[in-house]
Amino acid sequence: MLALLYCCLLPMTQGSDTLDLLDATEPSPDLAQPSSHLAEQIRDMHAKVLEMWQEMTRQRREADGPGEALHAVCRVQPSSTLAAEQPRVTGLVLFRQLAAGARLEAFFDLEGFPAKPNVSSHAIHVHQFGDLSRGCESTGPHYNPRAVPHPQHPGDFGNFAVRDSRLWKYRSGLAASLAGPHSIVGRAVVVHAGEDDLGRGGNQASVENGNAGRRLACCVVGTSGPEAWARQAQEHAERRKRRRESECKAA
Ligand SMILES: [Cu+2]
Ligand SMILES: [Zn+2]
Repeated sequence: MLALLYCCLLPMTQGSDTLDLLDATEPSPDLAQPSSHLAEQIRDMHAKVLEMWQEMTRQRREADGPGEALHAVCRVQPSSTLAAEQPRVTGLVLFRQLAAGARLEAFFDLEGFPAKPNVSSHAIHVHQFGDLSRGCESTGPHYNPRAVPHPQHPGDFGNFAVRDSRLWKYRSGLAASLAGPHSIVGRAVVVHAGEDDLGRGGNQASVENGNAGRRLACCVVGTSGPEAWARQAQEHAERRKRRRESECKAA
């Protein structure tokens, strides 16, 4: 790991909580000035540092052992109310919480998004009901046990970059929980056709649901053993290792 750090020039290793909450794949708006090559380099480096930090944090947690960890699985299926021409998104969302009060971690592994030349961005949220009787439409609004505006709901997972019709992401530091009175077990994860405006859309819907558009696919969160998480974690680590190796060779 150290060799990899040096290889990719990594001076920054502080503030893990903040780093955990950031998405390494999406550019920081304040660094995204066009025509600035330096800003682009900094942004790329920033993204690499964040990814590596997330990976190190995850490995450190795994080394601490399974303890009383809680796990859950959600098998994503296209909404049964979708029109035939809509994309059919399928896959898995896995959750782990190392203790009842700990922050949640999740793997998102989804495919079937529309093929686009550029990266697209899709919102994913936890909705109130685990009711799929009318597809994803019957899952209700965002799960909002504290009556706060969007995007402060516990299941506001934000936006996810989709490349080549696929989304594969590990996130940690999530506010949702698999235990206690505000558990998300039995509720729905919903994948949207559009991007979450994160409450900045200037209308009522923005502070309720982020104007994220059509509900493409969803699933109900159910408790599970640790096996699915362990498999996904191993696959994820191998994939990242391969990617880093190829980046370092190219540098
Ligand atoms: Cu939603
Ligand atoms: Zn929300």
